[in-house]
Amino acid sequence: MSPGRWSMLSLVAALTACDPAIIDHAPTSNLLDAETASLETGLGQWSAWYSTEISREATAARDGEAGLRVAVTGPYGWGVQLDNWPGFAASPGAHRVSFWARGTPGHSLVAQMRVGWRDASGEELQSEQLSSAVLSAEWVRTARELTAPPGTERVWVEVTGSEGAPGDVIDLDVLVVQALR
Ligand SMILES: [Ca+2]
Repeated sequence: MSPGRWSMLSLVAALTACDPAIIDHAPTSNLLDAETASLETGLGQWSAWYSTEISREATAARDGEAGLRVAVTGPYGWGVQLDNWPGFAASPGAHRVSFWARGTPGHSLVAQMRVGWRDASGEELQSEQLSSAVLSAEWVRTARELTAPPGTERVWVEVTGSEGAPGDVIDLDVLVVQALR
């Protein structure tokens, strides 16, 4: 086995073995910028997309001082997305994508993160989706390993739900798109 191959395997092993909270704190490995990932100093690149009002709230923090509060303002689903089209810089290869969420209990709310891999012109090459468990008052982490296809130069992220009604609230924090290499 070549030294390079061994280093990569060691890194993957280390990341796999680490506590998730430790992984999520690694600032240089997240393709999302620090504000967008953690909400610690502002809303980052998050914007209300449909049937939502968003805010940065101390009471929405899973980690640190603040998180993203999504207040649902209409029926038939909700969505937030980035406002930095075509997204954050990215490269082809293996990634681990994860986020923490909670929501109004008993309302069958699910948070779905759609990750779109785009080329240099912003055209989407491929997209994949992670769905949380049904949300409750307890924070739940959703994570998946995804592979960005050849030609990827940008990553785009949306978080949506197909259920929801005015008054429902979803909190999101520690949103990570991490290159595994
Ligand atoms: Ca936070």
